[in-house]
Amino acid sequence: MNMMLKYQMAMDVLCNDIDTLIKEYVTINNYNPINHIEHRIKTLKSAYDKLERKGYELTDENLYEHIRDMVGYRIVCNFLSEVTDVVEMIEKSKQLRIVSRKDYITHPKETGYLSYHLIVDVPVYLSTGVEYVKAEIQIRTLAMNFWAALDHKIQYKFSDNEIPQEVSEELYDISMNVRELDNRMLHLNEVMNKYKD
Ligand code: 0O2
Repeated sequence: MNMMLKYQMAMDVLCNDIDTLIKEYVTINNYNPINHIEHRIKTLKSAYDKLERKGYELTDENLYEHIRDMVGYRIVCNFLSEVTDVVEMIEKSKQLRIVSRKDYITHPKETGYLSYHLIVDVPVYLSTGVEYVKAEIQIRTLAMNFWAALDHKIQYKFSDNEIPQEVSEELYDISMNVRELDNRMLHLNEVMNKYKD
């Protein structure tokens, strides 16, 4: 079967499953932990560029094996505590199998990148049986998303050239401000909740 079609089917299953999990969460907790959701299927060009960067031969097998974010799903929360809530929500899914996780919030990348990543196996139901397709779920706060979007733009601007040190140092420094901002917002939210109670 056409590979891109399979990724699209996996995306449909993922969107549906997460939508159901959110509805259930909101019903039980009377509160929505999500600001917004973004998703995309990586283009073949971008996937082959990544394979090349990783030093693999450009084959469909390597793409299937080594590019785990063809199906990319991003959940953006308001507060830091909600990132944990959303991870726990996904862990409860009966459909998605968590394959691995990376906590770039506790351990930021050397660039300053902050986010929580889950790689999941998504079941795709075909007439020949069930096939599992890998997807990457990124969970982060609005502030982390703001940083990552601008960082992405800057990386794109420099494309093949290395980012100048003063730019990368400033980006790292700003990301530490993002951490502080998230902690202050979280604290403020806790204070607000106290007043509500
Ligand atoms: P795009 O354009 O978003 O698709 P792995 O095989 O898991 O070791 P991988 O896939 O590079 O290697 O894993 P990693 O480092 O967890 O990064 C996966 C994705 O996280 C990236 O996908 C980005 O979306 C995001 N990301 C990671 N580091 C950074 C960073 O420093 N800045 C920004 N803005 N985003 C980052 P792609 O395919 O690289 O990019």
